[in-house]
Amino acid sequence: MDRSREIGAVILDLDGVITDTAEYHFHAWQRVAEEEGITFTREDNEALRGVSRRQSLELLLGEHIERYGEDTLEEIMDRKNRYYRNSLEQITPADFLEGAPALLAAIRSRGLKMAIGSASKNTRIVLQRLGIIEAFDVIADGYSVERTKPAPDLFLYAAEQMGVRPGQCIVIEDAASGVTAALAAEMVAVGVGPEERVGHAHYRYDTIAAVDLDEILDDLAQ
Ligand code: B16
Ligand code: MG
Repeated sequence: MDRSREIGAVILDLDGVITDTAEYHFHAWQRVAEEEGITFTREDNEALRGVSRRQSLELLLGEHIERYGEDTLEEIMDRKNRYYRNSLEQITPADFLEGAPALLAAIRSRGLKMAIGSASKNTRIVLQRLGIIEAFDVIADGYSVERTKPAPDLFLYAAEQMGVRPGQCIVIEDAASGVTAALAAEMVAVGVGPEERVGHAHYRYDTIAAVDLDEILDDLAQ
């Protein structure tokens, strides 16, 4: 990575970075799996982080996908989304992941632009429930581009909308697919989570609360 770059913006993933909706996605998929008679564990769920609803369904069903027609696949996705949407009603402004509000404040206080880059089509609802929809310059979500993570498109779209070059962006991600997308976009990738999941990022922290923006900016300025 070329370290001498001027950072102009930070793009944050939503699920697993700002709030723990990753857990709600898991419970919704688990319920669907149970109804379909398919085993689906917390470990299986790791592969679904950051990937689209359709790809998640394909991963969940695996070889069982052959027993379903297109209409049924659509119905299963709708059902999962209904379960997920129901759980979103519990979200309040108290449901930030620890350290997320401080991180957003740190980004702002350094005069950087700020975007959301989430694969979710429910991004706006979640941001509304958290009471921070106004905080972002750009919201790139599941409706913004065709090709989802690990393709770089969503992050490139966010950069373009903010008027900054990809090389000026830092991406903060909890998903393996999201880190891969950030690297493909030639952005600075910050992974949040275990080495085996996000170890391919330029910087890695165990939790959001541990993300040290100053450390990253200082390191990049050298
Ligand atoms: P939806 P992110 C992703 O959001 C989730 O991590 C992933 O589990 C989910 O399948 C995807 O959004 C699509 O979500 O069904 O709400 O459109 O991590 O990119 O913020
Ligand atoms: Mg995520």
